[in-house]
Amino acid sequence: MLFQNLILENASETVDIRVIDGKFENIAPKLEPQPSEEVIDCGGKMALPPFVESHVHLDTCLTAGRPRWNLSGTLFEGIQCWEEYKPFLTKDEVKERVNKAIRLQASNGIQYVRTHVDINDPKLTALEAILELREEVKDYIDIQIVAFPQYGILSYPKGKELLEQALKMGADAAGAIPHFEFTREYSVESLNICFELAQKYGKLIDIHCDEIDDEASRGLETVATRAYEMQMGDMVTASHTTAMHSYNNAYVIRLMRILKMSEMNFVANPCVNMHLGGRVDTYPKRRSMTRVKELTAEGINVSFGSDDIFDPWNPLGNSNMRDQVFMGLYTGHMLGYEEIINSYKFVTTNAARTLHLGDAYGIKEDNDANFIVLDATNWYDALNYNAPVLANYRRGKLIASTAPVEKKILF
Ligand code: 17E
Ligand code: FE2
Repeated sequence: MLFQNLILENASETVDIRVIDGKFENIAPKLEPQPSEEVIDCGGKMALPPFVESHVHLDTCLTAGRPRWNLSGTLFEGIQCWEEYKPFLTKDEVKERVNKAIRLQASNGIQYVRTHVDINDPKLTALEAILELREEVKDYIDIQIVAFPQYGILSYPKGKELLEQALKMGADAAGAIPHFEFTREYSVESLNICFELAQKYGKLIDIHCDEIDDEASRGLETVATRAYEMQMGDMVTASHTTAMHSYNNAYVIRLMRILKMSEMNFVANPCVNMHLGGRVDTYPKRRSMTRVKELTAEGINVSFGSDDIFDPWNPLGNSNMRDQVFMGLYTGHMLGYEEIINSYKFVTTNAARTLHLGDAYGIKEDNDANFIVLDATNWYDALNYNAPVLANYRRGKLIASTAPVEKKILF
């Protein structure tokens, strides 16, 4: 099968892509179609490796307003709403919602997802459902599961046992929530447990870290130090780190050194961080996004995730990664030309690095032929005009498509 006339990422010339047996066989300008080969002319549109959703909570997706809406817009009321939804969880109910969300993601060009799943549930219902689903949908989407203790490892009954059980059941990564533990001591100890268990079971780590506008919330320094000392480096991710927005600069300069040494990853969730953050401020109201510009300038890997798809923490989440890039660039003061044209990396290559996808990710020969085609000729326009993902190919097979939008202007 031959795909003609594609612009790869920021390239200035088009290439053709030959796919054989679901793999990229050949990528070069002007490939000659072979007898009886199927040919698709992509019309000079832009191709990217599929979007990577590096931080979302699929277990809570599509529950906004049930049983009630989060009216304060705080993280804490969101957690309370979710608590009130939990009695309604069944395996089938979770699967039905997550199946819908996954299809929404595919329609938006996503093929790799890291989902957090709340394991502060003695029955682990959502985890069981999503573990099954991970298998059922693997031909269409890769799902990575983080065992996420919403109430904490030490501040929830049998939190440590539930985390260990979740890892044994097949979760890919261990989570923690240091800013939500009852005490600073629990916070540090919960991180020690998270790292110990991850190492014991050979898992990745992704921590909800300092998701609070409290400049004294300093889980991050412990995470980075453990990542460094235990040589887990890029297996470790700190998500949210919104308190970093409120840290004083003198502290950040000291902190940055160990962040760099650790080689860990960061995930910001621009829309949700903006929505949930600054809620205790009158005026001025803080933007609660971590220091993406400064981390990036230090060569530290940062990706953007959506966190939520229409749930108690985001009533407008729709799984479109473009929204995250858009909000992230505005919030982070990153609308320089180079910053804009390269910003797809926050939801492609950088996010793939966070997920530890390695060389298997990307449009290159011998890789699985996974790619998307956008209705634009470059990322600048794709971002600016909110270009739809025209086609989402998985191992060379079309798994989702959107027709181009045709606008009529009558003057
Ligand atoms: N739980 C949490 O602690 N933080 C979040 N951003 C979400 C759930 C979505
Ligand atoms: Fe989250």
